[in-house]
Amino acid sequence: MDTLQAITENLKEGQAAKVKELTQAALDEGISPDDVLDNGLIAGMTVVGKLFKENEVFLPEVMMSAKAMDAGMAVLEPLLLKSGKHESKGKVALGTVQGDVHSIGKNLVGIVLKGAGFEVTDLGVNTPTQKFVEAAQNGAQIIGMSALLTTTMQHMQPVVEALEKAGLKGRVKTMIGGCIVTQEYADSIRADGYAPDAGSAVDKAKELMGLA
Ligand code: B1M
Repeated sequence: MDTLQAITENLKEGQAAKVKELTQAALDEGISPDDVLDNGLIAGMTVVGKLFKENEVFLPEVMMSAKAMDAGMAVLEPLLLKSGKHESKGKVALGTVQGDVHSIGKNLVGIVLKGAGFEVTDLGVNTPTQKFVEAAQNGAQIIGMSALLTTTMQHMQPVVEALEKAGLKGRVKTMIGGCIVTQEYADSIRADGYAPDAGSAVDKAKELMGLA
């Protein structure tokens, strides 16, 4: 088994210390941080998601895997941030919407945006509409919303509407993402942008700032 496969396997097993150690080992072998992220950590979490859906694993195991993912991400984060330029490309406030506690994807998007030179404010998880609006009033140029549940994606539209009501739409752009969200959904709620993954989120944020 190679190191990336070992990361996937240990993430599946929720072995945080081992995932951390193997993430460092993969980097020491010369594997790029992007490769470790995509083909080690995210690959592992994708398997966990599939097993969870099929009732092969349950919430406690998924939580252990999420902790293991965080342990690996902590090793990768400084390297993913390194490519960031000093001049700010724009201010982004990112949060997981109300009722939703999934943080991993949002955190990853935040790391990669920072790495690309954006100033990122993390609004956390279970973020009420008003908190997004306050972030926009306090200078955020992009409001980023993440949702992973079909029951919580409905909290994105009230944010778009509250920004419109506060006269901020136009100056402030909205970007949405999460595994259940689509471009069609973004269009239907008048969000300015949608990104399917963290890399595309950077391209979309640049486009929204008029930099692409
Ligand atoms: Co949850 N969960 N979960 N879970 N969980 C999913 C999302 C699910 C698809 C699993 C499944 O059934 N296959 C399912 C949702 C089904 C649906 O609604 N259609 C589900 C469910 C049902 C639930 C609970 C309701 C389970 C229960 O209690 N019975 C519960 C809800 C809790 C709540 O939020 N109120 C729950 C709880 C949890 C844990 C707490 C155990 C844990 C989260 C821990 C944490 O985040 N700290 C968890 C996890 C880990 C998952 C899975 C397995 C993995 C999610 C993840 O981190 N993926 C997930 C299954 C899956 O996704 N395959 C599942 C890795 C991450 C890198 O990807 O988050 O998609 P992702 O982010 C990507 C893109 O989506 C995108 O970029 C990211 C990086 O590439 N992206 C953006 C995300 N946000 C973006 C924002 C952007 C742009 C791009 O712009 C702003």
